[in-house]
Amino acid sequence: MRSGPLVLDHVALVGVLNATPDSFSDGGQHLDPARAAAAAERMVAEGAAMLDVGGESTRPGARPVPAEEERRRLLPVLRAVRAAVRVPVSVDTTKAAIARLALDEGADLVNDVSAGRFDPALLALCAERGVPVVLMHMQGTPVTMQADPRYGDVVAEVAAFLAERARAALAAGVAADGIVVDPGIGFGKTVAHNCALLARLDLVASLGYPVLVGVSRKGFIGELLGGRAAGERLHGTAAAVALAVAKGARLVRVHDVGAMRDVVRVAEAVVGA
Ligand code: HH2
Repeated sequence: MRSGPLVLDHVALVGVLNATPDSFSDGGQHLDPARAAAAAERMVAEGAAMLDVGGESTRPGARPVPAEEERRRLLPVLRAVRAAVRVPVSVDTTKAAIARLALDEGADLVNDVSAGRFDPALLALCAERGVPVVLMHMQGTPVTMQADPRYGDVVAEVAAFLAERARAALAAGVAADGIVVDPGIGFGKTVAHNCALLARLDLVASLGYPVLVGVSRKGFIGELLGGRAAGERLHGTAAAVALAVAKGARLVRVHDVGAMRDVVRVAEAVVGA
């Protein structure tokens, strides 16, 4: 049940499915393959054009998960999701060995929050298999990234980093139309850094690659709303998604697919007017 390549004639909603016990907002909900498949079907019915399945939390402070444990969590869920839906499925991993197994199970692309830096074999694997890759910016590692993130000009530095990682992907043999870039909202950034990246996302879009943005339920929204819990950040997420689309995001990674479909439709209509 394979799907075709990424088609981005509209802003794509990417539904988040974490096969983890500890993800910051959906931890434990999709560890069971049958529940994950049901969630995948629901997300697609609500408008997801793609799903992102991961077996390792990258929330601030999260410790790396050994490959064997990541494999054990991820593969049964990926198999069930693959059998349940026809939309492209990305695997959220930084490890080439896990990405390879996931591609063998029918994943269509790789979402690497380290942009090919944590495992040098990952970009070569994407090239070898002819699959797209999402290259995301992160300062530090999930363990350290929120300690004291600092930049001169956060937007310029993130854009320069993504341009350099795109060159690395091309050098590894990834096709130019197989590269997606992502500013990495919340990955080694303060509230002000995240807001600046959204406000000037057009600079990232000007690199010429489709931009994916993941703001869904993230900590900066909770902080802007006076300490709101992850499950109570829907309207804040809506604002950030709409503004990201206005500034050129072509893919938005979200937990609340149905609600964000309406947000994206309206934002896209305004942008296109
Ligand atoms: N954010 C998270 C995980 N993967 N991938 C990309 N490309 N962009 C993102 O912004 C992004 C990502 C973190 O969110 P979530 O998966 O909900 O939580 P956790 O890392 O705790 O599993």
